[in-house]
Amino acid sequence: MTKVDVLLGLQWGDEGKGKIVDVLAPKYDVVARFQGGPNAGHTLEFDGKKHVLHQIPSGIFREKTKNIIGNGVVLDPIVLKREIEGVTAKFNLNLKENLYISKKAQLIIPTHRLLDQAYETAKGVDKIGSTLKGIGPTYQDKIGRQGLRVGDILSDKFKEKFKKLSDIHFAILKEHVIEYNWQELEASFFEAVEFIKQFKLIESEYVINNELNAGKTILAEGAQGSLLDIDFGSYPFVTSSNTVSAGACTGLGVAPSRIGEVYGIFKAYSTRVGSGPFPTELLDQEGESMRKEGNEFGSTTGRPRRCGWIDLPSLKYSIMINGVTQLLMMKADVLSIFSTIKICTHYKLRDGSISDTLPYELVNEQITPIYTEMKGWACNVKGILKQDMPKELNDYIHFLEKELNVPITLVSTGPDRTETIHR
Ligand code: 2SA
Ligand code: MG
Repeated sequence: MTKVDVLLGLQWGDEGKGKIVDVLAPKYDVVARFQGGPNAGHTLEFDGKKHVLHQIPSGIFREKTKNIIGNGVVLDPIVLKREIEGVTAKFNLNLKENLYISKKAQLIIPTHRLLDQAYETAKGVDKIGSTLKGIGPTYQDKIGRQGLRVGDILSDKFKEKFKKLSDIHFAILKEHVIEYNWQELEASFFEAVEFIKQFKLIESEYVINNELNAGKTILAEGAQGSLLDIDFGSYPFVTSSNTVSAGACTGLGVAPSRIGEVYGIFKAYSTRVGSGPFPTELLDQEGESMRKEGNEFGSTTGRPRRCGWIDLPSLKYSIMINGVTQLLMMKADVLSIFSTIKICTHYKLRDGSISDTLPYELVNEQITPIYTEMKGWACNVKGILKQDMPKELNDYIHFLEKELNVPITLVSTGPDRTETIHR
């Protein structure tokens, strides 16, 4: 019996999931997204070309792979249309063949984006740092049992349903000052809705389970990161979905017993975009150098990402919640600029106690990271072969494996598909 392997980020997103799904995709018959939406930015690089995907699963560039947008996703038709047109033109692909969309995925309508903006503005200094793609308000409507789903676009009552929901949103928006041109927004929404009707709108839970029963292999592609999970992340500075492995069950309709490998991706250091606690954040020149060397800017919004050293207490937490079976370490090449590398192994809390677990009050607790230092490899490792890995890089990997108690089976040394070491 085949299983669904899950691949997810263990930090605050941007670990390099896009690259790895693309590398692993040839092993899989199906790649499926199970949560999040156009807030994601998954970057892939091959043949000298770079491409950022937001809603389309990262298996799309592998000819034989079926790509499914699962029921747990919130889908913006306008963004999807733009994305499909972009990919089709640039790579000469026919997505009508291998892109499938769950009828149960929730629709992001234009007022969701306006509400996102209104709520963030109202929060002032306490804002979440949302990507403003309408993610939070759409999940709110899903849980509030008034959302619209992809399957609804096939109903002749869709316009009516759309009006009913947008009227609810307008009543809330009246309290806020934001400018928009409704006629334009509405027109581009319905144009996009017509466009996506050409694709395969499916009961994805049946398709996925039938594929499994037929012995096909499936990779569930996570978005954002475990520390942004709605339940286990640094609440309230989180996204609105379950980014952890359990989310693949509810977001695709697969039973927990059918989950196989859980690949946990992490960067050799840490980054975070948006507000919220970040214990190892570097606010000095070192952080600045990491951002520059790692090109750490949001791939959806272009915002500079906050940078810092690797944080083992939070990685241990993510590994525990997700049941990670294999670790994949990304961006080892970026740390080449440092002669000394720091690893946060414990936190010192406000009351002086030392711990390697995450405190409940992550937001208000003044955490002082306790670091171990290691000698850096301080040489160019971009695209190197396994046998050429410098001793210091191997020492770093062995140290992490010992602390985290999970094998690191892959090390990425550059953004290209080929810059990957399988251990
Ligand atoms: P949202 O948009 O309401 O889900 O934002 C809530 C928080 O989740 C964070 N978040 C992200 N963090 C990292 N990467 C994300 N994707 C893009 C990327 C982000 C970008 O790949 O670079 O381009 O800025 C992502 N999406 C959501 C967000 O920053 C909030 O802290
Ligand atoms: Mg990203």
